[in-house]
Amino acid sequence: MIFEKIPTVLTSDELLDKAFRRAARARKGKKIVSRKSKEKAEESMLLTASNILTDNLSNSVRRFPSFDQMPPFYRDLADIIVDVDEMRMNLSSLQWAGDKIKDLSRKYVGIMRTSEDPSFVRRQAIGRISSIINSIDINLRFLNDARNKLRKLPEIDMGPSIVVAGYPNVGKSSFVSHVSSAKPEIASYPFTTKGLAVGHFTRNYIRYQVIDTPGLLDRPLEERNDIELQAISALKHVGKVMLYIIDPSETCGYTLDKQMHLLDGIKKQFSMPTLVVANKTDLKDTGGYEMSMSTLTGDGVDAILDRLVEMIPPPEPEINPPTEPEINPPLE
Ligand SMILES: Nc1nc2c(ncn2[C@@H]2O[C@H](COP(=O)(O)OP(=O)(O)OP(=O)(O)O)[C@@H](O)[C@H]2O)c(=O)[nH]1
Ligand SMILES: [Mg+2]
Repeated sequence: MIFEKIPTVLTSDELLDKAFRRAARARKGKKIVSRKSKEKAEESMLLTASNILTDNLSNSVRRFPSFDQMPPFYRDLADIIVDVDEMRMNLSSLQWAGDKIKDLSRKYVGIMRTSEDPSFVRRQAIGRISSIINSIDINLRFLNDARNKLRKLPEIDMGPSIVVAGYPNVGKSSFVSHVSSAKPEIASYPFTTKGLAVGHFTRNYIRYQVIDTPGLLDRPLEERNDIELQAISALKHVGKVMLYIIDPSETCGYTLDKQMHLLDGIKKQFSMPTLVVANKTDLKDTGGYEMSMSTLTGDGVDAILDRLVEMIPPPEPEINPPTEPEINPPLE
């Protein structure tokens, strides 16, 4: 998962503590026998501290994923839980601090060479570097908080996917378990307590993902707040087709009218091909629907999978197809 690799971002105190401990160790090893060796010891102390800090900062900047390049599904979700522009600003503060520290330590090493008291110069340099690090404490904390939140985002693969929708109790989970080769995994999802249930099946050697969305696509969209709508909308980037399950027996507890109304809302919001299927044919004979099934007996389920697979648009061609290497050039 793209967010898993972001390392912890240390606070300013933790960063300084780490840098100074290493710097003290760097100095310990040096024998002080002359003015020159004293200068060398101070120099190595300063440079060690500054390198630890700049390495840490640039590592944090580098390991945060680039929001322009990540799959739009993750970008939309990330944007809900952390403000992406704010995150960029905080990252550039770290970049700024790292550059500044690099400049300062170079400058002070120069001053040290001509100074009477290299240890005084080193302390001065460390003082300035510390105040730079302290000034970005707020940015470091913001980023660590963002990192902790981002790591909780669900793991969804970007292959061909079917999103399942419908009122509670119509049989969405039953469908996903029935068609999945393994027990569906539960991926946590922001702003839902239940998470997404993700199952997989294989057709013609292609692996398809089926996503059950409890709590998301199971009640009218007009009852949703903006954040929930954004979380729902992120699913557009994953799903290639939608399966909308209807329970004409109404044993789910919702009238057919209500179920059709939700379907209309979802169709407006998701402009993806949608297959409307009646479930629980074992309870009620269901004419008048595109297709029907019983996830209890398994009747009709295979035909529905075949239809869904047909509805998935073929993958878009790669933008930069690899150029074929020239083999066996013609002999002269
Ligand atoms: N008779 C019959 N019952 C079914 C069928 N499919 C599902 N059920 C029953 O309907 C109930 C709800 O099924 P679920 O698969 O949990 O429904 P869901 O849409 O996932 O419900 P939520 O997770 O609450 O949104 C369960 O008691 C199922 O056993 C069916 O084809 N026939
Ligand atoms: Mg369910």
